[in-house]
Amino acid sequence: MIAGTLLALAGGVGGAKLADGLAALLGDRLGVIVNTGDDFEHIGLSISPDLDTVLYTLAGIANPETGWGVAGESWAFLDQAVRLGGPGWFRLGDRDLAIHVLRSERLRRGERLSAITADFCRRLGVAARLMPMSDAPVRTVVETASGPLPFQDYFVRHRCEIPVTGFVFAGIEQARPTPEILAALAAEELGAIVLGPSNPFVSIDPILAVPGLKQALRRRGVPIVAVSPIIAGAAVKGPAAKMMRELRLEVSALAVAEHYAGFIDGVLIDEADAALAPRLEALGLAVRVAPTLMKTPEDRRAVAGHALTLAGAVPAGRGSA
Ligand code: FO1
Repeated sequence: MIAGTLLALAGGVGGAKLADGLAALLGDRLGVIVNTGDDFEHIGLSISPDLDTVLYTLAGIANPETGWGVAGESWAFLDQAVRLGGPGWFRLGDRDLAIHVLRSERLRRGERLSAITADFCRRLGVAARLMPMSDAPVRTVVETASGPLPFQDYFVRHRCEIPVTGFVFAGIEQARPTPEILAALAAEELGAIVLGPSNPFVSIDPILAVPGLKQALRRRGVPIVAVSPIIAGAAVKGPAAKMMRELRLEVSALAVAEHYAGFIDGVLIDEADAALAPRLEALGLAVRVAPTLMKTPEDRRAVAGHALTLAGAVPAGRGSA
């Protein structure tokens, strides 16, 4: 376990579940830096899917079937929009619509995404601090053999079917770590940094690509541990395993750890991958083996506890720059 505060890095559903477990253990001692590379403009609205997934999950109102969107959703707006000739491929539910309309209006008036997000957290009773990775727009572009695709076109419209060759984070040069992130990093009580079981290429990498952020996280000198999104050669959710195959990487927790080499001090892997532990240790990493599937709220807390225990077990000095 760690004393003090903790910073987690998260994308969508997997990262949100771990953040929820961490929030149950740490409450307002948790800060979550969330990927905004999936953000896009759709029918005049500014959509931030990963921020909303983490927010709804921590607020206890996420749709349990999809992991994204709001529980108990209805679709009258979408049905009517489609009747009027609007696009139906990206499903905006009636309840979910409220956050997009209000965020878009506040952004138009010049408010920062960080401030809007903090306000939504407060209003939905979320004690943890959710922080977009940057207030400047960053848009993940998926490179494919058939040309570049905006992330949501790749993910939702094409259901991740088109093989990927690489990723570009458009706008990243103008992005900066936000004042909120810099303050969380500067906090004396910060005890560890945890990379959630999110997609390394399109959820965690955009965060680490914000100029100066990866160096600032590393230089902070606290243990950095990752929870593997790959269990027994498959991703729990989403296209991570498929992307790894297409990028000609081995689909394993080992390849995930190698992807983060030089940045992380430890890795939490699933029991199903226990045989990989010696090879991970040979990379100089602290390793913890535990059940990592998060089906229930108890699972989320248990996995969060294992991540904290792992961070606490990183030998002194490993977490220093
Ligand atoms: N994902 C889908 O697969 N289909 C959708 O229609 C869809 C709508 C949607 C609306 C709001 C929102 O916040 C998320 C939504 N997502 C949808 C999820 C989202 O595209 C992905 O979860 C992330 O971008 C990947 O982490």
